[in-house]
Amino acid sequence: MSLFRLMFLLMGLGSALAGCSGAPGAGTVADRPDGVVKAGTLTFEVWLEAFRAEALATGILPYSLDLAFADVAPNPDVLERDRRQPELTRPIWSYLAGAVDEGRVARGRRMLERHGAALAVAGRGYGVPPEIIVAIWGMETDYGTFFGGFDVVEALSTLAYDGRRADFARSELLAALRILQNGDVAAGGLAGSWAGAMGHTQFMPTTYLNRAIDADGDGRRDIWGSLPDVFASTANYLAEAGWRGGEPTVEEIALPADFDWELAEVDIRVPTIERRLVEWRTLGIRYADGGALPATERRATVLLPAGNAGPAFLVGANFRALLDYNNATSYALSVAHLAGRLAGDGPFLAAWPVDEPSLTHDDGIELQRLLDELGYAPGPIDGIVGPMTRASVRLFQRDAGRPPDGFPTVALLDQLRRTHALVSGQGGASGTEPL
Ligand SMILES: [Ca+2]
Repeated sequence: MSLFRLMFLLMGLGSALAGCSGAPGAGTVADRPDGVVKAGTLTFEVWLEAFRAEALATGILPYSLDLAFADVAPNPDVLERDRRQPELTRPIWSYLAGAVDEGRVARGRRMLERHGAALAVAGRGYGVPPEIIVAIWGMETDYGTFFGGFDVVEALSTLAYDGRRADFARSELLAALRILQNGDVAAGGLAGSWAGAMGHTQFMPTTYLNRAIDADGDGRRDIWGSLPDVFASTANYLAEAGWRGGEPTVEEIALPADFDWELAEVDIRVPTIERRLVEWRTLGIRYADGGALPATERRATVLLPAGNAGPAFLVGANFRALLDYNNATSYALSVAHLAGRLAGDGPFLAAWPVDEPSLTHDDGIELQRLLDELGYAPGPIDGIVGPMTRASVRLFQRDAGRPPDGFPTVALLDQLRRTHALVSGQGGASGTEPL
């Protein structure tokens, strides 16, 4: 334990300060992709020559390369999007409200009616409900209305030449060339996003090669033009990602007053606390509508996406399969919620802490710096609130007499500032030497 942390405890500042802060709540600083901007010493033409040689060595034919790169040049719009860094991460309730609005729910219900037979056929073999397939379709391209506006060969060439994750883009570009060479789609037909995600449900090229399905039997895996192929490919993706037929995706729960916040998680993208439903039931958790949890062996995690002041959910294997599709809690929760709405569920019952301001990237850096100087070991000071920072926040919350949910808020940052000022003023120590 650090000197500062010990002083903090001895001074009893935690209980004194806990009462004078605002309500705890939301505001995450989301993970940002790492990457180095390429120095740009090569021209695109020189880069393309080297890339062609690499592609030829993997079995792509010269003819395919000529066709694929006939009209390709770096696209500045792709680079601009690749380098854009949001200063303020959108709170999860704002993301959810935008993702699952009444219009998208209504359009999704029409899609369920119109394509019910194909959806049922597609989902049956994989145990994936039609509502989940339609929800992913709605989230990814608003039911096929917008694939992203880019040619994927051009977008990935740009990113492989000068993007922040050039190696990733290069392997995806090789996969895109393989798709063209296989004849699944004509050159120029790889319509997708600036990042290379393709078709109705936005498969990356490597994902396409591994998981796309020809469900209508025409010999081509067509995720741009064949809805049976789109639905089966999406269901197959989830099945490969561990989907369990018959299990719920997200269940809203009510926590007992004496709930141990250390058993809940803000983010389950890393290995996390899982218990059997029978254990959660014994701890006093019920469904949000008051119903009892079943006393089963199914395993689930208590997820608090906005900390202890927001709704609580039980999530398990199927939520993880959605995270595999797109690794953001806000995305997985939106898909699950949209699917629930399509199946006739209402909105979530608990309120989100909508008045809680979001932490900025700079706030995240200050949070980590203060935690570090107080001896709470938050990991690298990079503004990214990951698992180490959250564990550090929990430690501080525990010492400070706040619910230790690991969810940093502006109120928590204020308390850290006051604590740091008080401890610095009284102690005069300048380091975090262990005792
Ligand atoms: Ca087909």
